[in-house]
Order: sequence, then C-alpha cells, then structure tokens
Amino acid sequence: MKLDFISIFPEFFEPLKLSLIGKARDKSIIEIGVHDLRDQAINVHRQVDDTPYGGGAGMVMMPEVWGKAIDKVITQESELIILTPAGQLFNQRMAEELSNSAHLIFACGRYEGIDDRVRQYYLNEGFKVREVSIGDYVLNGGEVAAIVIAEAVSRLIPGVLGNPESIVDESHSEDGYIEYPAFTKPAEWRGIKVPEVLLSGNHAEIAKWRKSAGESRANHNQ
Ligand code: JEE
Repeated sequence: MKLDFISIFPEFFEPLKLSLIGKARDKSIIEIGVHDLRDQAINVHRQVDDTPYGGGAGMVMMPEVWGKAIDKVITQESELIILTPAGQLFNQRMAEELSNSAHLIFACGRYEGIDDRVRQYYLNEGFKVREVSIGDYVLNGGEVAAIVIAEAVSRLIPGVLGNPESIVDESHSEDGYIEYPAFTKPAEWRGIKVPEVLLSGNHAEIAKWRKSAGESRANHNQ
C-alpha cells in the first residue's frame, strides 16, 4: 500500500518513521510519500491561501495549488481523502475499507480548508474521493487526523503488526472490537490483586470472564 500526504507542514509526518509503521516501511510493506504543498505554489510569494468568496473570517486554500499537488501523485487506483471537520466520521469499519485500497492520498488542509472545487473536480473525473473527519471536535488542520487514519489503516495490512492474532481478536465482536482489561506481573500491586481466574490456566473460564468484563467496561465507559 502507498500512502501520500500533502500538507504545508511536511514535518508533521516524521512520526511515521517510528515503531510499526517505520518497520513496515523498511520492509516495503507500505510506502509513504510526504509532499510540501508550497512546492506547487503558482506565484512568487509561494501563496497557498486566499480570502473567501462571500466574505467571512479566515482564508481558504487555493484550488490551483492543490490541483497541481494532487495531479503529481494520483492514479486510477488512488483514493483521495480530504480531511475536514464536517466529513464522514472515521471508524474501524472505514479503516477496514481503506486497508483494501492500493493507494491513499491524504489532502491535509489548514486555515478554513480547501476550495470545494478540488473535491468536485476529482469526483467529476471519476476518482474515489471522500471527505473524512476523525471526530466531533475542531482541529487546526488535517495533518493529525491523517496520521490517526494512517495508523489505524496500516495496522490492518498483513505483516505490519507483529502478532496477527491481536487483529483476529478485534474482529470477533459486534461493534468491531472487544475490550477487556489487561494485567501483567506482579499478581498483586499496591494491594490490588489480578483476578484469580486469569492465573488459573483455565482458558474456557478466562474467555468467559473476558467477555463479561469487556461488556461491563463498554457500558461504564458510555
Ligand atoms: C482539516 C483546516 C481547520 C477549522 C470552520 C466552521 C468548522 C477548518 N475531526 C476534525 N476536526 N477538525 C478537522 C480538520 C480541521 C481542519 C482541516 C480537518 C483543514 N482545518 C478548520 C475550522 C473550520 N469551522 C464551523 O464548523 C466547524 C474549518 C478534523 C478532521 N479530519
């Protein structure tokens, strides 16, 4: 899988050199391209934003600059993901869909976002285009959201995660995942004991306990 990130802040994507994603890149399981939007600016001021038609506060990112940047990386197998506060909410199901794609392009805007004709143009040209949000809160730009999506998607790619069993476990439950509390040594810490059943070696009883503990945790976190 290829992941391309377009942004005026390419340094935001340095963390993708670390940990499991970094190792997956070394193994060529995933390929990552980071592109400075400003390299595609069309005037001597290297301008990427302009005042909004219709007035109002803030600036809007210029379509010509985005068009040049996207044209450089897009192919017929690409999915263009435009991060925006009002996009479709990202969840585990979307992560699974996106993990089947060969090429994701993340358009990471700033200011008040990207001129909407960029979305319209690539949609009209027959490309897969999605506007995506990672949650109901307002960020300053799309970069952090793109990293969140890239991490959730890339761990579903075979070979990225060390232990594939941890993914199998996640797909067992109704709403995408089960979440039971985890414990390690020591068996007692600051007066709190690990549940006895987990020390028993009885795998059927352990599975039963984890299911019920996971459900009660899902409830008290609502
Ligand atoms: C991309 C620019 C900042 C702030 C206007 C009008 C919006 C844009 N879950 C998520 N939250 N925020 C983003 C996100 C934010 C972005 C960009 C993604 C590009 N910004 C920005 C304010 C506004 N506001 C009133 O309603 C709220 C527009 C995001 C994701 N993914």
